[in-house]
Parts: sequence; C-alpha cells; structure tokens
Amino acid sequence: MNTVFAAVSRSLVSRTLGVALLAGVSLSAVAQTRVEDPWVRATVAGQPSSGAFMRITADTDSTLLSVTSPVAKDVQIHEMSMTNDVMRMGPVDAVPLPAGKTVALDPDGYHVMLMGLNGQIKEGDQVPLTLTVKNAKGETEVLNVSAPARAAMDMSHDHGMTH
Ligand SMILES: [Cu+2]
Repeated sequence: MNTVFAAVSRSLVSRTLGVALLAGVSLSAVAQTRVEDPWVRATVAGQPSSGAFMRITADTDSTLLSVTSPVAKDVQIHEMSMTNDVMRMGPVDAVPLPAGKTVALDPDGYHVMLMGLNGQIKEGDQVPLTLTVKNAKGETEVLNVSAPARAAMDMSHDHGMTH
C-alpha cells in the first residue's frame, strides 16, 4: 500500500511541476506527435473510473508527460507489469516515446486511467483528452484528442474495482 501511495504522490508532484513549466514554454505550431485510434471504455452508471487507449508516434525521442480530461477529476498514466506471475498496475510519471516507434496505450500495457468520473461515459460519447508531450529538444507539445467511447468488451481487469 505504501509503495502505491508514494508513487501516486510523486505523479501528482510531477504533474504540478509540468504545468508550472508549461507557462514559460512557447508551443510549436507544427504537430510532431501523432495520435491514432484513441478510444475510451464506456462505463455503467456509477462506475468511478475508466480507461483511455490509443497509439502514439513521435518523430523525435519524446516523452508523454501527462494526460488531462474534463470528464475526470484525476487522470493517471498506468503501467501493467508481470512480477512473479502477479499482474500489477501502478502509476508512472511519464511514457517514453522513441522516435518513429508507435507506442500503444492498451489494456495490457501503458494505459490512461480516468479516475473520479464526473458522470457516466456512454457508448458513442466523444471524450476530450489533452496530452502533453515533451520532445528531444525540450519543447512541449499539447495535443487535443477526441476519443469515442466504446462498449466494455474486455472485463479482464476492472479498474473500477481495483482502485
Ligand atoms: Cu490502470
């Protein structure tokens, strides 16, 4: 429990710093990072959290720093990992985006957790996501993505129960 709590706190601190740094950075006019096939898992009424998934390709060695969305009070980037045959999930500070390599955010690896949902996400809803990416030169790029909600087909790990 303590380990998880420490990791969450660190992620919140880094997000706060990221926002502070953003204010002094001029944004590049040319999008250098591509987001493909974004989607959000639709929820049932009362479900507290959901996941967002996509494929991201950056043209220089970059880092996904954070994701925000107006539909959730807290958005975290999580990583699934297998340790001694036990599947674990926890927040990470950032996701490396190597130049030219497509990085998938999917239910089995890195994924975006929408925590503290403000309401039900129904199939077909368009969920706004804002991604902050830093490139190799230290420039920050903000990507606004509209992710359609799809029905929950894979209930193999229900985040609503584990968080
Ligand atoms: Cu998760």
